Amino acid sequence: MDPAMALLEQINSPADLRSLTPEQLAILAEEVRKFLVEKVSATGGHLGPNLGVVELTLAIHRVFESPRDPILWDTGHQAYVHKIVTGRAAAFDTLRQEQGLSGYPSRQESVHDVIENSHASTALSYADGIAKAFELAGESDRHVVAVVGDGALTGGMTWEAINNIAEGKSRSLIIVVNDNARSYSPTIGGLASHLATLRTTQGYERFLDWGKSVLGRTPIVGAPMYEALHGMKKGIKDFVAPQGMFEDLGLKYVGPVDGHNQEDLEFALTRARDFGGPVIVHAITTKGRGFEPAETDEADRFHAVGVVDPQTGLPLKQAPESWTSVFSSELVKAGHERRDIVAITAAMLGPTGLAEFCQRFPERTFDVGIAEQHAVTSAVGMAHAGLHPVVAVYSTFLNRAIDQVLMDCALHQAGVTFVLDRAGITGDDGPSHNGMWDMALLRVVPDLLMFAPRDGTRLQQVFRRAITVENQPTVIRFPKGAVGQEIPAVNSGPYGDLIFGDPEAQIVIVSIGALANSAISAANSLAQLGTAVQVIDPVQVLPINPELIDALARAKLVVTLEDGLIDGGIGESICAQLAALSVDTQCLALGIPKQFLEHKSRSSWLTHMGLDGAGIAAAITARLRAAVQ
Ligand SMILES: Cc1ncc(C[n+]2csc(CCOP(=O)(O)OP(=O)(O)O)c2C)c(N)n1
Repeated sequence: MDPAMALLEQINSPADLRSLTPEQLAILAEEVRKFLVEKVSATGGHLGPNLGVVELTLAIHRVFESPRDPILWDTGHQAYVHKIVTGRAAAFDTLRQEQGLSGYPSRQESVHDVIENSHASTALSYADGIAKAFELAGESDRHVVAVVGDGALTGGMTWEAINNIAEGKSRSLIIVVNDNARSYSPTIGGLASHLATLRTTQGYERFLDWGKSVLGRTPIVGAPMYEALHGMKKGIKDFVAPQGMFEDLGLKYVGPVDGHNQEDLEFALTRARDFGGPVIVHAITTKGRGFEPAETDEADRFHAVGVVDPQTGLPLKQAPESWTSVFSSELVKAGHERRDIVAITAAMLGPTGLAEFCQRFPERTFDVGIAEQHAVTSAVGMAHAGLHPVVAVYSTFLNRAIDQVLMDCALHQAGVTFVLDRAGITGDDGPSHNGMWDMALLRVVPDLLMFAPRDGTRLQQVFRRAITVENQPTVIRFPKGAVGQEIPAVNSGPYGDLIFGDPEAQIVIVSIGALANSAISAANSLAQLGTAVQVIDPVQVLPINPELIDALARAKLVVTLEDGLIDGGIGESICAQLAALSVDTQCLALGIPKQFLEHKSRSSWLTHMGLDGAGIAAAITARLRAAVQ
C-alpha cells in the first residue's frame, strides 16, 4: 500500500466516505489531488476542472445517496473524482484509452453514472425529467442532484430547464452551481457578472458565516422553518446583493458557499436536501486547485491537458504544427486586411484558434458563451449589418445549431464562414466528441458551400475563398492534430486536384480532406501490384461539382473516401448521382458507419474501419475481385 494514498485506497464506494472524520476528509482530499495529478499527467485529460471539485464531490456523495439519488454531471468532464469514489480509482492508468476508463461518465462503467454525453448544458433538463418521474411514482424521498458549471450555465438549455424546474415546487431537485468563474477562459456575459456579484459580496458572505453558526445550532424542523430563516437571509442578501435573480425565477438560493470548505459545503447541501423543493446551491471553487501550474495557467487553468510533467505541468512533447494554428494565422492576416472580418467563439477561444485574433482585434472578437445556436444567428445578424463573421466551433458542437445554419443562415443568404475544427474522428473523448456528422447534416442545406482541405496550403486557400462569399454560408472542416506535409496537386481541373496517378486510370479514389495521405498510400500499393489508380481531391465537397461527376462517369470503379458518416455522406451522394446517369461505373463509398464510437485513438479507429492505406487498398482489391467473379 502506498502510504501517501492510505485513505484513498480504502474508498470503494460512497458509503466508505460517510464514516470519515473531518480530519480524514481533509487528508483524503489531499490524496485525491495527488492521485489526479499523477494519473492525468500520464494519460492526458481534464485535470483543472477535476482538481476544482474534490471537496464538492466528496460532500455530494456524503449528503446524498447515489444511485438512489441520481447525481448528474453537466458536460461530464469533471466527473473523475466521482469515478474515484465510486470504485474506479484502480482503472485510472487506462483513462481515455482503448478498453480503458472513459473520460466522461459512462453507464456501462457504473450504476452511479446516469448521463454520459459531453455536450454542455443538458443536465438540468435530464434532472427535471427524472424529478417529474419520481413525483409521479410517489417517490418523494428521492432527490435529484445536477452539478453545472458557470460556463455550462451560459447555454440556453439550462435556462429552458430552470424555467420548468421552478414550477415543480415539491420536487426535490438540487442544482449545484460549480462556479470557478471560468469556462476555458473566464466565463463572459450578464450571467457571469451576476454570479460575480454574488461571489464577491463580502458583506453577504460574512452574514452567511454568522447565519451558519446560528442555523447550525438550530434543529431541522422542515421546510417552514427553513423558509422562515431563509426569508430572513434573503432580506439581507437583497440589501447587500440586490440581484436575486435565481430567487426571482422561483428557486431557493443557498450561497455563495466556499467550495473547498468541506463543512460549509455539507451544511449547505444538507439544507438543500431537506428543503423538499428546487434549490440552487452556489459553490465557489478554484479551477486547478492545489496544483500550482494549473491554478496559475492564464489560458485555461489546465482545462484539458495532454501528457505533461507532473511537477511542472509542461508538455513532455512539443506539438507539431496543427490545423488550428494554420487557420489561426490566416485569420489574423485576413483581420489585418479587412476590417469587416469578425470572429465568434462559443466559449472556446484558445482551442478553436481565435486567441491570437482576439489579442490583435479584441473589439472584433465575440465569445458568446456555450451558446452555439446563438452564435450562428448572431453571426447572421452581423452579416446582415455588413460584417463577415467567422464562426469557429468544433464540428461536434455545430450539431447543436443545424436549424440555425439552415433557416437563419442559408435561407437568409448570409455570408457567414463556419470553421469546423476537430472534424471527423477525434477518438479519445468518446462518442460525443467525434465530428462525424457535419457533412451528412450540412448536405441537406441548400446553397451552402463546404470545403475539406487536405493540407495547410489548401486550408489557407479555401479560407481566403470562403471569406469572399457574401451571399451564402461557407463551411471549412479539418481534423484534430498535426497538419502534416503539403500534398501538391499533380494537376488541377474544374473537378478539383489530381493528387496521385494517371488521369486516365480507370480506378478513381475521390479523397475528401485529410484522408488524402491514406488514399495516396492505398493507390501507391495497388500501383506496385500493377493496378493503376488515380486519386482526386475535389477540395470543395458541397455542392458536389457536376464536372466531377462527369469525370467520374468515365471510370470503371469510383471509391469515395471520407472522414464522416457513410449514411447521408458525400460519397453516398456521388454514388447516387453516378447511378442516375446509367453508366457502368461501379461506386463504393468508404467512411464511418452509423454507430457511436467508444473512446480510442483516431488512428486506431481509422485502422479498425479500414480507412487507412492498407484498408482502402484491401477494399478496392476485394471489389475488383468480386467484379471479376
Ligand atoms: C455544446 C458544447 N459546446 C462546447 C463544449 C466544450 N466545452 C467543454 S467544457 C467547456 C467549459 C465548461 O465550463 P464550466 O461548465 O464552467 O465547467 P468547468 O470546466 O469550468 O468546471 C466547454 C466550452 C461542450 N462540451 N459542449
